[in-house]
Amino acid sequence: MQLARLSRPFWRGGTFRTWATRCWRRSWVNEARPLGAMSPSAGAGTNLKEVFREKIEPMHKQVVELREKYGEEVLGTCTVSQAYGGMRSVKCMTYETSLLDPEEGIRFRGYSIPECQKLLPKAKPDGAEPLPESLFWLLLTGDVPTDAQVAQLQEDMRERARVPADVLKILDSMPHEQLHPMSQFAAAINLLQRESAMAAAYANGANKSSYWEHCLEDALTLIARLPEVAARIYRNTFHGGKHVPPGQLGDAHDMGKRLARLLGFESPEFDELMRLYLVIHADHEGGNVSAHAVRLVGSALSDPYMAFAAGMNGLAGPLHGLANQEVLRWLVQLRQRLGDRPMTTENLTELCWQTLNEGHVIPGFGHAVLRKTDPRYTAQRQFALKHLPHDDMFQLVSKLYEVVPQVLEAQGKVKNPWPNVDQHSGVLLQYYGLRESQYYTVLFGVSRSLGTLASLVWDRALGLPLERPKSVTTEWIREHFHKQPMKA
Ligand code: AMX
Repeated sequence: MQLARLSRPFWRGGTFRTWATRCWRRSWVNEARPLGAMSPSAGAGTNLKEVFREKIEPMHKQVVELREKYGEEVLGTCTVSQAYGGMRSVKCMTYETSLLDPEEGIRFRGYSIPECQKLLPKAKPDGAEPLPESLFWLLLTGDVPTDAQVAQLQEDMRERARVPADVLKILDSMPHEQLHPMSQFAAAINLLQRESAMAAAYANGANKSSYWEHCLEDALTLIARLPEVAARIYRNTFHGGKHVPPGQLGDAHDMGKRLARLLGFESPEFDELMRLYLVIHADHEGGNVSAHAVRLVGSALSDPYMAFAAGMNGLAGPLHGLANQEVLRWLVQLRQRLGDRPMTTENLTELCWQTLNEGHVIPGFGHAVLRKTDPRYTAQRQFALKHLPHDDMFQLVSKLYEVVPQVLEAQGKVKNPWPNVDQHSGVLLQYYGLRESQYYTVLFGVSRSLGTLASLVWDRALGLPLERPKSVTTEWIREHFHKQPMKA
């Protein structure tokens, strides 16, 4: 009885058992295209949808048990300062795909970035960075995939990858010089939305228990199409609309290489950089602006395209994903201001103070949660040490690693003076010739689809409800606390 009452928000109108039975029954007769356009011999073991389906029941069960046992326990509190202060550190949501530790940094399903680099499948024959598709598999299922599982997912993604011609035509006709690449990107995602399986299923009266299937369908199609969309925006905006025809991609089987080639880059090192880039930017638990926007908008049952477009508008803010663009602009300005003077600690310290005194933040440093150097920064630094140790810009970034934390600590208000992911990404991209910094956040966005959409599929699989926290006015706070005795 107690179990049934607690489980109501997850599968209204019944116990878990009746909900699950309905769910399995529907899934046997569902009309959604099976993942992987399976070859006759391929079993459920390499089919992402079937592997994921098996994860749902145990996870549901766990959530029900936890809610039954701890449902009335307090997870976090919110002070007046936190309510005014961007809700920093308020524990008030769950998010399954990744968890951020302030000291250690991100873990994807429990695996640190170095562990992912070691364990996840790589490109054959000699790739050193994890394949982005393997990270999506890990984020969705919690399992490190086998080579065969990744190969089948790649095959499925390739079949979904072509962007409809009329969408490309609209992208080609946009005012590229006036419209920021992130505006073009968000618009493109909304244009693709007309093919949403989730929106169509909802309109046709689909049962709530099947939402995750349509959501997964949309997630896979959208992720598969983003490389072509992103490359189209890049070539239109910065290369006079000369495109690499997707039909000529040859053996570009994985998302990283495909993206690299569509952007117009040929070097195998750049393929590896794209793989690393897509993996490390994918997910950063649930409270950051882009992930939370996707979760929030998706909770209204807006389809994954609508939800992801909302997240991309959030990523486009300079305090979030746009920081990677701002970092490169700032580094270029720093070099100009330095002129003929040597790159000494004293000279760089002076220029950092100049930035602060002009009323600007130093982009690429600080974080709302992290309190140490971002492991995503460290992963990129290691890539630079391996491939471009003598690059001028890398030397500057390395030197700033010594200088900026001291300046920010001396300023005295920053909670974390250490570099974040955005401090390093532009330096790597410009080294290989991708110098148009206004474009960088689009690459961040392609990567973030892997984490935020995997999480969105879980939201629908768990039947999470509409998000609707309570807000109060300043007047309410004044009145409410006025009536309460103050703490001694
Ligand atoms: N340079 C100068 N001042 C900074 C700073 C920086 N890099 N980072 C924080 N501060 C300031 C804040 O603006 C705030 O000042 P205020 O009291 O006058 O408003 C004060 O220090 C305290 O801020 P905080 O509690 O340490 O950080 P936060 O949680 O409010 O903000 C963040 C976090 C990332 C927005 C902030 O560190 C920042 O603006 N960094 C630069 C932009 C950046 O790199 N963003 C990318 C973050 C990673 C990502 O999302 N991709």
